[in-house]
Amino acid sequence: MTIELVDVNITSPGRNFVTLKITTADGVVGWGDATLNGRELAVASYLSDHLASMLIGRDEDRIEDTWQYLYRGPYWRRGPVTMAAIAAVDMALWDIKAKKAGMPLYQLLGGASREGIRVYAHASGTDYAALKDAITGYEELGYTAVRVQTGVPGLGQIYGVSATGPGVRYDYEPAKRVENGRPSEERWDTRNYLAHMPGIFARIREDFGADLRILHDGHHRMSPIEAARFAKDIEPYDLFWLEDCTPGEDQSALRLVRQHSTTPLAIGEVFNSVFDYQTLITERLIDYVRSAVTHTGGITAMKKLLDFAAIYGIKSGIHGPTDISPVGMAAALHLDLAIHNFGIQEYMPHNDRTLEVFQTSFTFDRGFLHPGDRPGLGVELDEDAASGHEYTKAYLPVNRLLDGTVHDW
Ligand code: GCO
Ligand code: MG
Repeated sequence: MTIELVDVNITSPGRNFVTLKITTADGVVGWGDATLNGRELAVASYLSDHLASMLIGRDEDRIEDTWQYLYRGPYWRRGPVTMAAIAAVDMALWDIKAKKAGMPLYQLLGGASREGIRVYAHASGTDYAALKDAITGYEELGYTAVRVQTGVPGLGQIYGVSATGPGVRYDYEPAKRVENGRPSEERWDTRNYLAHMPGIFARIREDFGADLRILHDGHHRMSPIEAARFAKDIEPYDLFWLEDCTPGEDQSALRLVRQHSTTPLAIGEVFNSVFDYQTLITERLIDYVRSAVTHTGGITAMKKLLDFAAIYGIKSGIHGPTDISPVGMAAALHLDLAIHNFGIQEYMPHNDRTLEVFQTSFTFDRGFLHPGDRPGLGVELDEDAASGHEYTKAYLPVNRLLDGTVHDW
C-alpha cells in the first residue's frame, strides 16, 4: 500500500506539541512525535515544507528504506530539527505497521523482556524540607527511584526545581511563555552548587535509607575537572546516576570524570545520533544512554543505538520529560519493554489537559509503567480536542553566571 496523507498538528494543551499524522491509502493512521522544546515550528516546517511531498506515494511498510531515504537523501545530516522530523516519520510508520499486524509495537520489537518498566520521578524542592516532602510523596505512590534537584543558597529559580512548590503532581515546566520576544533568564554559580549538593545527598540517604535509587541532573553546567571532583565527592551516597555533568558536545570530557570516580554517568538528552555516542560507548565512558526517541531519529535509530550500547554493557535511560509528547513516551515504553539492556525510564506525567488531547493506553502501577496492549503505539491524538489549544511561543531559559556571563542552561 502507499502513504496518502501527511499532516502536521501543532497544539498547546498547557505546553506545545508537534505531532505528525500519516494516513495510508487504506485508511490506517500512524502518529509520530516531532516536539523540540522551544523550536517547535522549525520541525513542523521541516515536515510539512520539505518531507511531506517525499513521503506521499511511498510504501508505508518500508521503514528502514524510508529512514535511509530521509537521512542520507537530502545530503545535510543530523541536528535536532532534522532528527526530530525523521523520528516522527519513523514512529508513525512503526505505529502503522503494528496496527496492521494487530499487535502492540513491543511485539514487533521482539516481545516483552520484562513485566514492567521501572521509572524515576522528578522530586524537587527549593530547600531540603520541601525536597524531603516530595520524595516522601513519591515513595507513597510506590516509586523506587527519584531524581532529586534542589535550590542552591545564593541563587534564585534554577533548573529542575519547581517554582510552584513541592508535591507529586507539580507542573514543572522550564519552557516559559515568551513575552517580549526573548527567553527568561536565570542565574548560576557552580561553586555554590558544588558546596551544597553533597550535603543534600547525605541527608537523603540518612532519611530514606539505602534502597532508594537516587538520580541527579547536572544539566551540563560543570567543567570536566569540576564534574570529576563532584562525582568523586558524592560516591559515598551511591547515586544511581549523575546525568549530564559536562557539556554534551565534548565526549572526551568524560574521560577525566571516569578517571576519578565510580559514580555511574548518564548523558545524551541533547544528542541526536549514534555518532554522538561513538567515543562514549566504545571507551565505556558512560553507563546510561539518555537519548529521547523523539530527538534521535525514532525507533529504528534508537534500537540500533541501544543494541550498540548493549555490546559494551551500557544500559538505557530514555529521556521522558513533559516536552516529549505522549506519542514519544509510548515509543520509549515499547522499546523499554522489548530491549534486554533496559536501565530505567524517566517519567514526568503529563497534565490532564495534555491527556485529554492525547489518549494513551499506558498504565502506572507502584513505580512501574506498561505501554498497554492496544495495536500500534497505543496513543491517539484527538484532533478536535487539539484544535482548542493554540500554539503559544515558549522558550527554555537562558542561564548566566552571577557576573552576567552566559553559561550552559
Ligand atoms: C531531563 C531534562 C529536561 C530538559 C528538558 C528540555 O532530564 O528531563 O534535563 O528537564 O531540561 O527536556 O526541554
Ligand atoms: Mg536531563
